Amino acid sequence: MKRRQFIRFGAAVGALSVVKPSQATNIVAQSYQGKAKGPIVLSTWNHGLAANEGAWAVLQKGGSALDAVEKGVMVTEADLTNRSVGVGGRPDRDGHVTLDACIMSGDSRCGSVAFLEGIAHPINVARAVMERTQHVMLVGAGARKFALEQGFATAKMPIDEVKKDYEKWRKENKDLFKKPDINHENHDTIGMIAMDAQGQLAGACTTSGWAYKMHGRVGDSPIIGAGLFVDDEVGAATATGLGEAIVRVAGSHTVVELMRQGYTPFDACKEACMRIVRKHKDLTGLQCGFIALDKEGNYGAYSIYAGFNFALRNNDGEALVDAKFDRNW
Ligand code: SD4
Repeated sequence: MKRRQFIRFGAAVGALSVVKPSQATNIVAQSYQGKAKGPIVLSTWNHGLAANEGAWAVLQKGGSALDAVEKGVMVTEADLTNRSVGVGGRPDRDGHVTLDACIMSGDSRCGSVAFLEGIAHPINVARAVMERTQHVMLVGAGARKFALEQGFATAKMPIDEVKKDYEKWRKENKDLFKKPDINHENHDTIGMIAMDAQGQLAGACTTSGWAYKMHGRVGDSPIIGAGLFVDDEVGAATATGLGEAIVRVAGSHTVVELMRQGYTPFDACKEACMRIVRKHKDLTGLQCGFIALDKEGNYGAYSIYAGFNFALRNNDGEALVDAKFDRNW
């Protein structure tokens, strides 16, 4: 990792202390919520640091939150070492890498693609659905046809290394109706939310989804209101984790609506997690996490289990922050 200055974002603005990258993952206390001035971008997991850099290049020049989140998550989509986003993603049970992505701006414009194969940057296609069609969501072969017509680049997936892993998995998992193994390690979708210098909000979410899922499965990430929701009147939220559980509670919309009712971003993320906990009898492997940002620049995050973190970038610097959680693995 490059030498960077990591700033500790405390609950109190002004109480910032610099920590070294090696210490960054130890930032727990108080940092899961706070307030940051000016343009700000938050994204899920530690790959969010690189993605935030991509977004920040847009925001610091006065660019829009919408351009920033698109550019930001493209960094992760292009990262061949990432096994659950974009070109390096793992396939479904039948060996197909199927991609889900959505984008939303605070004025309620949104676009989404799901079950999309062989396109390098699904987030670009989602934005094109938003801006160049009358629709919100395209899926499967139709989404691919649209992407090709619009001139978006193709990519071969799965990449060789991922294919090898898949073939091994197939040998060891003859029963294809077996519930795929799920844990916090095979989940690391990127969800990103940002506010630009003009105070406008936007978000993007992109994933190859649950590794070795059933062919045709779509998770929360491309579903507006589940994996992502943004409203300039209130704030923005995005989700990561077991998509089925997030969809059941319309997770990101729930977080935003809770903030509309006066919850802080942290409390809203926590309540959405608790709602998932209350609705599920079996919590085995049921990791879900949310990050949220309100229109004043307050942010927060929460996850059901330990292990979730998010990356934060604003004019004061960048940080990788451990989310607060309800239970240990
Ligand atoms: C899904 N929510 O497809 C995505 C996966 C994920 O961290 O978030 N991984 O269910």
